Amino acid sequence: MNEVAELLGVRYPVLQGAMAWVSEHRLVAAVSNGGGLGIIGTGAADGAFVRDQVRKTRELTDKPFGVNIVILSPFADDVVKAVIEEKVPVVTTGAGNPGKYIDDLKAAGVVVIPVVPSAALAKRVERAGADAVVAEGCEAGGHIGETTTMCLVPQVADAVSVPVIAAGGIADGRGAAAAFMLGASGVQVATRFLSAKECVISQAYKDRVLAASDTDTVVTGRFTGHPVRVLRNKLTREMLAKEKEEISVEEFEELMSGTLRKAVVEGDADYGSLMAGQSAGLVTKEQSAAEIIEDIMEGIRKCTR
Ligand code: TUI
Repeated sequence: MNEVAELLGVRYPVLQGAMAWVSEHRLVAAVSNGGGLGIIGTGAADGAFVRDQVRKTRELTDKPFGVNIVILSPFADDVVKAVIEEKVPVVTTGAGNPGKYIDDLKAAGVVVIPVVPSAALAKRVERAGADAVVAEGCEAGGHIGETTTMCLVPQVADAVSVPVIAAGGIADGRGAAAAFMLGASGVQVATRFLSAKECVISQAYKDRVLAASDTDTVVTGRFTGHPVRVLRNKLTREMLAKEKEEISVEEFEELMSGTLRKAVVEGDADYGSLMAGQSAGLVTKEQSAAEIIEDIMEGIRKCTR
């Protein structure tokens, strides 16, 4: 038995990375039913959204699943409260230090797994009581740190004694096996699940992911302190041009506001924010979440036998 699978109470040490607007109850339940850990993405949503999603997930699966808390979100306190009251088994956190929430989550019996972009933060959250950490390299989609998965994972593994789950750039069994070699005992995969049959994003967004090659992502908003990796499109061309014109952080964030919803819900692949990691080039076909998980596990077995 693998230590991460044991900690989570799942068959395989494969977590589906939370994606705001994208990883809602249907994808989450499909991943958990497939033997991995589905994780509800909350972005800037409130506690009521979380309660509704948790209940809908439970209608579709009796397996463990998680909720992600974006620490930067103005609703983070409200989401923590909802998670505790709904007795969600696992929480991951991102975009900030979750230190102030760990005691309350642990007291409620929640398994707490912060996503960290550095060994320093990994140490801090371990001291605060985290059960494991996700070491996420900058190959990942969405909000990212500075260090690559290849360099971050072994340094985090050296820095902490809790289990390390690798994320960023992992879309198949080869990436997962490599992560295990670097000291991880689990993997978190997100971009690959954008192509899942149970992933309800717009067809236009899905098509852009399926068509993407290795060099098709860019990072926007570095100057804001919250860099975000997305697929290149008309929006990123215009936003990168504005960054050169030295637009203010407030103006930049105002222009980006609502663009993820535009991509996911409205299907605007030109002016929507198509969050995806550098592994998008490895995502070439639509499969069920269970098939994706089995394919990753079979790939690990091939690489390690
Ligand atoms: O959280 C993510 N990915 C995300 S969150 C998100 S919603 C959002 N959109 C725009 C701006 C900000 C948030 C979209 N994608 N991944 C995990 C992750 N966490 N990556 C990097 C970090 C991180 C960064 C700094 C975690 C902690 C941190 O701490 C700084 C500190 O306070 O020590």
